[in-house]
Amino acid sequence: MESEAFYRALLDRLLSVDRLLLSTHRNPDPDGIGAEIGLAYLLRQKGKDCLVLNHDPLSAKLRFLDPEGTILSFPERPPEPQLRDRTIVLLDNSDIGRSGEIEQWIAEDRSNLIVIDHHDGIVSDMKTYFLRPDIGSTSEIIQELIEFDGLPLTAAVARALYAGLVTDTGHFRYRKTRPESHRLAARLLELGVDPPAVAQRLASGFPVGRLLARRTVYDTLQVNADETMAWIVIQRKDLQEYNVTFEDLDGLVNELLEPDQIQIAMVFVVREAGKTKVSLRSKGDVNLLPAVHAYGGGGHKNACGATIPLELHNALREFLPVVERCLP
Ligand SMILES: [Mn+2]
Repeated sequence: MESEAFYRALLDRLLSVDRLLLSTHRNPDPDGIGAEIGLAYLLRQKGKDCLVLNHDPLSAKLRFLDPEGTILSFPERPPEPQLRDRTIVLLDNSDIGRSGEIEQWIAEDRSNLIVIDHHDGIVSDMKTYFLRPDIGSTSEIIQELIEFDGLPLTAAVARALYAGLVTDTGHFRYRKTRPESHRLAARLLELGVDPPAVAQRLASGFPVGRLLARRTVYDTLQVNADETMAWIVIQRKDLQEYNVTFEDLDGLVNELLEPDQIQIAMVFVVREAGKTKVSLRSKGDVNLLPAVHAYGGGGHKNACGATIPLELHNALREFLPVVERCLP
């Protein structure tokens, strides 16, 4: 797909309406937040009536990305008449079910919906779905859109876009890191973004309980006999004890892949009795999709998940051999 045609079509579609509501997925992450702040800036500069409303509030540690309070959460929403008859723009989220309460304003036929996303596995129709699975973050899509338009960025918008870019590219380590990712970041630095300051904010601000919960969770670490697979278990009671959320422990799964010989990492999450959620990561050519498809799960070959309809002990006994078959 030609980038120019993509951005022309996306900009035309966005500018064809006057009232918009931008949103992302539940528990907004830096990429969703960066994309929201960037796109709200562009649309407001174009004179559009543009609200940004998420189901969940920004976590305390990410509030620095929105110093002007652009992003509202559902409890802070304006009165109903101000919310009706808007085009809903979902950013960094192709799954309406993950938009929380925002879903109520999306028309059944999706005629008032625009999705802008970079996740794999959905087909772009350039009418409702503006998808760039070749790009590492939605924030990069929005920065490219703003640059396509020619609008100059501000320092605050640049910082939010930068946080989204570095988070979703794993600070330029993940597969979708492009030469252009670095060029986009370079232009944000020229606008005054301070990389160590942003990295420090993104890596700090966690509650002490998170450290204590990690200790409990790491106590569950298991490695298979030939040290190619590692897994841990997170149970609700471990989190409640330390007053942390499941989201506070996001990213733990990636740590398990740090040793060279570990090819597959898994986190088993027990949120409710009789169901065990598993989130998986793999390296290189190790394709995990056959394992999660057997349980109705999805994602992409190196990062995916599923829900196993069994309590933990049986889920482990049944699922681990299934995953092991993904190894070459
Ligand atoms: Mn993203």
